[in-house]
Amino acid sequence: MQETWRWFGPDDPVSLKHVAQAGAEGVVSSLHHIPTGDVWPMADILERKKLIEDAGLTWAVVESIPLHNDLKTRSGNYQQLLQNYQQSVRNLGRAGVPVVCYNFMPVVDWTRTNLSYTLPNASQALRFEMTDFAAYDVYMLKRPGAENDYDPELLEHARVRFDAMPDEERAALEKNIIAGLPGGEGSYDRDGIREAIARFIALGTDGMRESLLAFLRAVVPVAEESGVRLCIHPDDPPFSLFGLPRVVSTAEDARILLDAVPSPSNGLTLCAGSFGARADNDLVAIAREFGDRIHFVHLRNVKRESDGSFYESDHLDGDNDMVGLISALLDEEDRRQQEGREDRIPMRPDHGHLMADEMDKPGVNPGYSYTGRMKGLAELRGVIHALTSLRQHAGKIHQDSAG
Ligand code: DNO
Repeated sequence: MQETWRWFGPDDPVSLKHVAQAGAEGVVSSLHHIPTGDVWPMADILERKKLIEDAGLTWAVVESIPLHNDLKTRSGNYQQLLQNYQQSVRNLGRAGVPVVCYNFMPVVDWTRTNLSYTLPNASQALRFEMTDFAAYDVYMLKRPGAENDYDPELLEHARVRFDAMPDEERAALEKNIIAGLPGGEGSYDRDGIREAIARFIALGTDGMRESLLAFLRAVVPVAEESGVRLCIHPDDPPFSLFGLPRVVSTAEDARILLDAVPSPSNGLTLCAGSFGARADNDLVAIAREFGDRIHFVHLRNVKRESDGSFYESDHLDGDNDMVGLISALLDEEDRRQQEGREDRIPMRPDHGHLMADEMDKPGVNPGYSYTGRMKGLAELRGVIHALTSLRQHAGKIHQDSAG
């Protein structure tokens, strides 16, 4: 696998020099300064590429070109937004950036309720807690009809929790949920989010899926011509929030969108932590079924609770079979090699705990600490090396006994 690292650009507190020191070869980056919906100009793309290459690294993946809400709802300036997206993809292809990740989550991108959940070893993890989310939705946002989306027991817990919550905690909860996390698309105030939610609820699941397929039918052919592989990121978390339709949460969702436009340029980002936050998503099976359409992998693990809550555990210590997943991805790489392909699957250590001296540093992006991600990368690299060497060994024994 190709080891990559997410870099938020020149303002990222983690420098490209540090990325190289962590041992990654590829960089995952986006032009966050371009307003959502605008064309990514060639000059800006080339400037970013040069910065990365001057550090001895390669720009392996764009994460992400965000989609404007009007593209997801097929409203407003939809046609122009579609043309702009196509042009950005063309420009990236011309610049030789091969993979583009994006998502189709309605209103909010990745969502957590707690960005500093203290673990037994005193480092901090990201957490999604259903009770807190419901407390915000029902008692603070006061979304019409929200109480019908939670079971009565959870609702009662949420009410008790909310009543006891100090004002600063309420404000932090609101900020975490609606102001947008690093790299995530969508930042709202309370009225703005209510309005956006109403728009997407009106679209419904079928309308949302139809919008996604319309987007793919228009953009995948352009990506194919441009030598770019698109790969959709799953919903994080992989279930409805605010009663909104979500259409990239399960293997069945992935099957529908991949089958609808059967092109290598219509692919998947296998985000282990996002799919893996649902017990009915089997990551190894997903990797095996969609292997040839997986263009990018986020490796991270979660510990789940029965009500949908989870926290981000150590990379090898969660409810998902990380070793089995890596093994399935290595099988896919072997298969590609037999087809004569030389590219490896880009993977990045996704998120990491806040630990060591970064705990006292201001400005560390939640989930994107240097030390925590480096620990994750080192653990994952160990698994990749061990499995690769076992496979080579097994192959050799096989050859020896055959010969
Ligand atoms: C969070 C990320 C997401 C992801 C987008 C992809 O850490 O995985 O923000 O980049 O959803 O479009």
